[in-house]
Amino acid sequence: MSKNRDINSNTNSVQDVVEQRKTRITTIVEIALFAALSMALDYFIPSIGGLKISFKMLPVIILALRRGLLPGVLGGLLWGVLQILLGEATVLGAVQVIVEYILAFSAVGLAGLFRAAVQKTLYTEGARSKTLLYGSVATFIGSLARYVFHFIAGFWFWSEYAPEGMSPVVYSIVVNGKDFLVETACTIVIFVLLAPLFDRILRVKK
Ligand code: 218
Repeated sequence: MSKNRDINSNTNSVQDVVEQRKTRITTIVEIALFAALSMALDYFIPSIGGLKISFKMLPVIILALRRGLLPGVLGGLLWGVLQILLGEATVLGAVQVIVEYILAFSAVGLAGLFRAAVQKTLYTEGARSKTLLYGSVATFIGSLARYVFHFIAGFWFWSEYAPEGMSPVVYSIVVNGKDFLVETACTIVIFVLLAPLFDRILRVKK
């Protein structure tokens, strides 16, 4: 009897290890896939009245809501590195690039802090409004974390672009604050529009 139980628990643990490895490989593939998707969306950003209609952060946010904080941060990091390598980064210097592409885009992955909350709503009947709420909060936090770095870079590196007499800090708040609000709003709108697909794109097979 105890021998049987040992065999069973051994078999289970081997299965667990295989499952963990599968999940790990799938997560690595997803990191690459979602970072590439964010990168691709960056090329399709229409401008309406000088406002960029961008929801390029959404793939990395979805990755973070599927897989959590570390994969989200790694996806954001990979996206930042891709922008640098593919010549899509605005370069004023090495430190500025690190702040605005390595740190800022990694920070989008902080949306992963809400993974557990969002995943729970996906398995709860009638909790769709909560999925929308937690997902939107996650988007807000990931985007805010990213823009904190753009704001810092704004007065540190971009001050010479400020209009005469305007303090660099105010200039950075105005420029980055506007971009933050528009981009966050666009991302949340597209997230909400994807609601009918949540079970397919957010739910992770257990
Ligand atoms: C005041 C000011 N101007 C420009 C920038 C640069 N900036 C702002 C937002 C986002 C990005 C990354 C590309 O999406 C960059 C490079 C700034 N930080 N501050």
